[in-house]
Amino acid sequence: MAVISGLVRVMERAARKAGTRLRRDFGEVEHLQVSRKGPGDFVSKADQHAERTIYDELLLARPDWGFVMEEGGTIEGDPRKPRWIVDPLDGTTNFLHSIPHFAISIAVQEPALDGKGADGSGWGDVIAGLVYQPITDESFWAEKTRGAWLHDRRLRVSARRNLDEALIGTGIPFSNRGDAGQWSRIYAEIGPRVASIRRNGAASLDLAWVAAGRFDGFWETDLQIWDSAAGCLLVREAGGFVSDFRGRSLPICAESVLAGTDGLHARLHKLLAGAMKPSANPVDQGGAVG
Ligand code: 2AM
Ligand code: CA
Repeated sequence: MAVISGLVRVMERAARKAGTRLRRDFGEVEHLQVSRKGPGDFVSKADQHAERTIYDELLLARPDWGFVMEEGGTIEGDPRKPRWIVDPLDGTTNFLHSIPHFAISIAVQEPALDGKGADGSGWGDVIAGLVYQPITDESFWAEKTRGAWLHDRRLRVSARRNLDEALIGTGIPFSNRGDAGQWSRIYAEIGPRVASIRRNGAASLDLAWVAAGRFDGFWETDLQIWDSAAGCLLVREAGGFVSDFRGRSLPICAESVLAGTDGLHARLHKLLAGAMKPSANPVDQGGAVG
């Protein structure tokens, strides 16, 4: 039985309020696909509006906490208090193309006890996270040491132990960002050994799906803290493992992320590490993908 804390209620209220409007805007985007101007500006405004709604709600509930937001950047709060990490619309490209797969991600990060933190930022553990999918009305949430949940159902990563049955999510480098050659080498190692690979386009949901046992693993690089903070906590609290590409289980997960079930993470990391060796494929100088 889930005992939903005041903190999770605050996050959920903010996400649902922004989600109601995003759902409406998403309906509008479908009409704009065929217009000459296209839906680009409209989607930017929807994104900004969602962030403003979330900001207002969270600020009202915790007036002295700071923010890190995808659109608005960093807003300092009381340094002794936690801060919010907000992605108001993860999966923007899906939204823009009328693909109903996007989410709001909100996480809470504590100040580092030693004043420095693992990455020198002064920030420590993520203690709560929520990934809300407005179209399906699914609310994935987790609190440190209190488990991961989908509404009031406890989440547990999948029990699959065979790689050839595993469904693995990934993010492919796009728009000249990231290392497409590296992604191809990792894919060449992992792809043929698993049941299938998915590129769904919203990292926070990919991680929530690992927590929910839908995916058995996930890898992506060049992520930002707002893409991964809530999702990483979800995976860990559902009994899975999250590391960077070097296999380090860092408290603050961002940039490069490999998530997997307890049964598969180590094997996925072995494959990924093999692909990252300079000699893994000297011929491949960065093939075109994505
Ligand atoms: P965003 O929608 O919040 O920008 C997926 O690989 C991750 O990359 C998503 O979390 C998405 O976050 C981000 N992303 C940004 N631009 C993208 C693009 N053009 N195509 C795919 N993903 C993109
Ligand atoms: Ca994002």
